[in-house]
This record gives sequence, C-alpha cells and structure tokens, in this order.
Amino acid sequence: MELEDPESKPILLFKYGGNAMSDDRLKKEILKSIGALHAQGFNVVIVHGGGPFIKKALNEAKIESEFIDGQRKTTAEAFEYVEMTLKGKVNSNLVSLLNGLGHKAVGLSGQDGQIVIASKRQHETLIDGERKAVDLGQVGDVARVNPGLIHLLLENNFIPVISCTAADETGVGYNVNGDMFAGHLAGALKADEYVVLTDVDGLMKDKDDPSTLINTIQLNDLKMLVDDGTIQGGMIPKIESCEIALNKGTKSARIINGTKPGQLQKIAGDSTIGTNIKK
Ligand code: X2W
Repeated sequence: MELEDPESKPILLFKYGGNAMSDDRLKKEILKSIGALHAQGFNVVIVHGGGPFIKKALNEAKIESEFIDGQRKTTAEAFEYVEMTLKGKVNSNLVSLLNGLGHKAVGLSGQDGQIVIASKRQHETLIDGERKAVDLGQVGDVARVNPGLIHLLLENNFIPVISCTAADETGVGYNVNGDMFAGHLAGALKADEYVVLTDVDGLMKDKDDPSTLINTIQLNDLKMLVDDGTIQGGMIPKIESCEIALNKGTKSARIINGTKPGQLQKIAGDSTIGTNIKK
C-alpha cells in the first residue's frame, strides 16, 4: 500500500502480541518502525496483547490460569491481574517508549469511550468427543465497536495504543483475546491495512520451509488451507482475526514477521513482505 494522496492518510492497524515484547531492544525497534510509518504520513493504531506477562503475574500471585481453545479462563480475581498487567504495565510501557521516540501516544483500552462493547463469551469445547458448554468466566467477545474516539485521536495526530479489555453495557469488564479485538477494531475503522505481527515471515505451505511462503492469497483460498489442515496451531486465531477485519471493512490484511523491524518499516509500498490477504 502506498501513500498516494497525503490529504487522506491511510490507516494502518497493528496487532502487537506479547510474544514479540520480551526482548526490550526488539520492542524498541518495532516501535521505531511503526513510528517511522506514522512520521511518513500514515495514521497508526496499535492493539496490543501481553499473554506472557499475564501468565507471569498470575504465576507470581499463585492464581491458576488455564487456556481453553486459545482463550484464558478468567476468574474475577484473575481479571484484576489481566487489567493490571495489560493497562498498568504493557500499555504504559508502549506509550512511554513511543513518546520517548518523539510521538504523541495515547494509552486506552476497550472501556475508554466505550470503544469496544463486549459480551460474555458462550463457549463450547470438545470433552470426550462431545461438544460441551464451559464457563470461561470474564472472557468476552466483541459485541460492538464505537470507533469515534479513535478517529478523533488520529485526526489530531496521536497514536492510539489499545489494551484488549472491554466492558459490557452494564460495566462488567472482560478479557478479550487480542487477535479478535484487533480484527474487529480494524474492521470498524475500515483500516486500509490490518497488520498482524508474528514471529514467522508469514503463512507457509510447509511451516518448516521458508521457501513455501505464500505472498498473496484470497480469503476463500486461505480458509481452504485451514480446513485441509495445511495451516494449523497459533496461526488459526490470527487468520480468523484477518477474516473478521476483512469481512467488517478492512481493505487488506497482512501477516508479517514482527521480529524483523526492518521489514516492518518497508511494508508501505512493498507487497512482497509477509502474506497479504485479500477478500
Ligand atoms: C488474552 C489477552 C492477551 C492477549 C490473555 O489473557 O492472554 C484471552 O485469552 P497476546 O500476547 O496477544 O496473545 N485473552 C481471553 O491476547 O495477548
């Protein structure tokens, strides 16, 4: 995607997961690259997770946490630690680093300005070959997005940095999977590009062979690769979030290697980087 008309600044929404945050030097490089895109004239929004940090905080507090189908079962007690970690630690750190690089970053979560309204997730999982309902506690799905506040910030040259928590209409808070949160927000913002940062170069037909990197793929063809088992594991929620983003209004989605910040900086105008997904 190129910056053709400087008057209509394209929106890039980045999903930045906790796995690519553990190395401080790399984190700074990633933020430098995202900041450079902002300085080039793109509107930039960052949605972040922080799974490994939540895990550490819960371990230290001796609170058990279990993942069921990629969702962290979240008791009321665990939710306090989720919020403390995402908002108090990860979000404030990203904002400080971006500000230190000369940007004006604003830390938010789904609750702020009711950007995201959540609803309690009704979850079913396979137990002994049968689908059974399980209560995941305060795990939420995105019910609605109000992107107004984000547009306001972008128009004023701020970089919104958003934690993936949200509340329902009555104010009960929920822990939302970061990929799903980001996909919904990218869709509601009609982002020009939804960029998922991972630790591999993109989607590969054979995950152990980088020469099988898929550069461009239509969403329907991608779903076939998921259905036939070619793509598995941690990539699936990322693909699901790209599907949500594209179905809700994002123009294109891309999965790239966030651990190669040099690539990240070049994504504008270079469609050979990562896997580009089109509807
Ligand atoms: C996630 C939210 C954080 C997240 C969790 O508690 O880990 C649920 O699982 P990453 O680093 O992007 O994976 N929420 C419900 O998604 O972090």
